[in-house]
Amino acid sequence: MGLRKVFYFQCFAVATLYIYGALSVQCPDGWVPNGASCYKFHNEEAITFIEAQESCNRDESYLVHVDDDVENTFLVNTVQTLMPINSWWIGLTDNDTEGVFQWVDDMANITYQHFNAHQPDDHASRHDEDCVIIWHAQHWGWNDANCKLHFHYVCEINADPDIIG
Ligand SMILES: [Ca+2]
Ligand SMILES: [Ca+2]
Ligand SMILES: [Ca+2]
Repeated sequence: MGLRKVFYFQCFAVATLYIYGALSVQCPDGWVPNGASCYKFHNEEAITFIEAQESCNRDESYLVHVDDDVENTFLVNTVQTLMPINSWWIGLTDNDTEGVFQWVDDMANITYQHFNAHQPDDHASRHDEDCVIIWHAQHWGWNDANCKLHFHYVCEINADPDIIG
């Protein structure tokens, strides 16, 4: 490695450390940092999907948008320790168009997903499942459930890199 390359590598490493160091201390009280986001795990109540969405919005956050396996594994590990006998809403729904699942924060179609085998099933012939949970009963994989059922929920906000505490 030439000197110039070493220099650039060191700059990169320092910048990376700086960013991660900053991100790791930015979450408001009660919020858990992971990667570039903060999360609030609401195990104090079980409410409908819409109510959960409204609760997150009141905190200027959104029902969690699960981008990849790293984020999903973090969520599953955390909820398992908090309330291992109930399921959790995530911000995913096919309310607009049956079978087309979108994230509520940006209305993006899903790319990453972690549905259980045979899910989503829209409750077979009953066709009444449009909101997605991390399902405690099936190895914490995802399941579409009736939006009016009551579950815990996870809110997410992007960490703010401007605030360094
Ligand atoms: Ca996310
Ligand atoms: Ca559905
Ligand atoms: Ca289902």
